[in-house]
Amino acid sequence: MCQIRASFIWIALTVLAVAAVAATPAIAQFAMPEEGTQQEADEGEPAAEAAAPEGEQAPEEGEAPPAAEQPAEEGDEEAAAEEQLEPIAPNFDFEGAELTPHWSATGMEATLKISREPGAAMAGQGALVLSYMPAEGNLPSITVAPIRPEVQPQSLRFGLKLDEISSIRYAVREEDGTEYEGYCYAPADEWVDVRVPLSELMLAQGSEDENGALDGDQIVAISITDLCNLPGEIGRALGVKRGMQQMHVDNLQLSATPAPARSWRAAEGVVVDHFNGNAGIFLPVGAPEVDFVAGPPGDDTACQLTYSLGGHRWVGLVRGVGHLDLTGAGELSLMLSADQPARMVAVLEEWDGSKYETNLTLNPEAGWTEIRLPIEQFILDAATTDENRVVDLDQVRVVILVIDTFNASVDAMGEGRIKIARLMFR
Ligand SMILES: [Ca+2]
Ligand SMILES: [Ca+2]
Ligand SMILES: [Ca+2]
Repeated sequence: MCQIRASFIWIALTVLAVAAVAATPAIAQFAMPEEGTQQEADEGEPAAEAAAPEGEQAPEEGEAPPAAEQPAEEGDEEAAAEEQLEPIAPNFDFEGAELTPHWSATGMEATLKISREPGAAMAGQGALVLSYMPAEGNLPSITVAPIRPEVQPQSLRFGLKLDEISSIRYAVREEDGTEYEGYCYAPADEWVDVRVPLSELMLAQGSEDENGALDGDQIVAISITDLCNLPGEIGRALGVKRGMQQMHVDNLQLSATPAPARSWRAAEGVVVDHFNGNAGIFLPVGAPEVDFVAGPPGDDTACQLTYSLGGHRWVGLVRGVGHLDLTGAGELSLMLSADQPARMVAVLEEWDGSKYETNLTLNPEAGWTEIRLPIEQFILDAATTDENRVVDLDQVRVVILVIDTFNASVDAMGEGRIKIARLMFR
């Protein structure tokens, strides 16, 4: 039973990126999901619904569907409209009175405007506000296109504030339709200043690139998506929202200034994340409270995840590694500290959805502990298939670390805590 429940999450995470792509009509024509083993493996699974095209949504009680909810086949029209617009420089502070037609939105009852209400902005007076009604499988997103960087951009930056804890996907699109993406965490009702080197965005699932690298000067579109209310298990894992929501965005830009690197090649291996930013560049699973706290000796910071009894069973994070060259690594390693005894599942997921996992037990008495997980210790999740039944490090797209909270202890307040630092491949 435990094994089956776990599998739903793993499968669903794979289709997540595909669902997000399908929700953006202008992108859908370029980034169709691949007809591969994953599609077949998903057949009959509830999670497979996440990949259903947006066009299948039934209109709500007699309401005229908002302009933002166009079926996928109108993507051509949107692309044509996009072509007629003069590209604008990707540097938006939202201090002007009105949005240009370069902006579009998806989502149920989605409206997009500039707000100048007191406190609405991260900087200056104005910010972009997307209002939407969360609805299953109907992803709220904003897109700006076409854009044309004036200088060779090095980083993507934006301020983000949502009403609730959120799982966010951001993406940029090259001229030929190739999409690169990243994930981040947004706390409730608090601005996060996201700064990501373009080199740390990874190829979106279902996308192909002739040169295998994101060309900053070819970026024609930027999008930000709230991954709320996805169908099935993945929806519960990434967050279900109710009632009208707002996503505030400010200071969105492709910048010629580099952003601090979170990943790099060190002497001892490839660093994935030191969790040293003010924004978590990962997807939270199971709506944990995320804090950045003091790290183990030798590390300034760590990421602390707090889970509560009675919440979602699997709590943790999904960290993209698809941008890294992991060739030659023999182990996944991380620094871990747990306040309560718990079982953690570590998963390596390949581009085709193959998932390899291993379990470890967290002992609170051990304090900060270096965990080293040999790659050969990861075994294929029986619910997924892989053409060669071997972890191919050059195909690993994400690392998933989750606690089984149904079998974890909690404190007197009904909460449990883990800290993660220095996630690496060695
Ligand atoms: Ca502003
Ligand atoms: Ca490229
Ligand atoms: Ca493989």
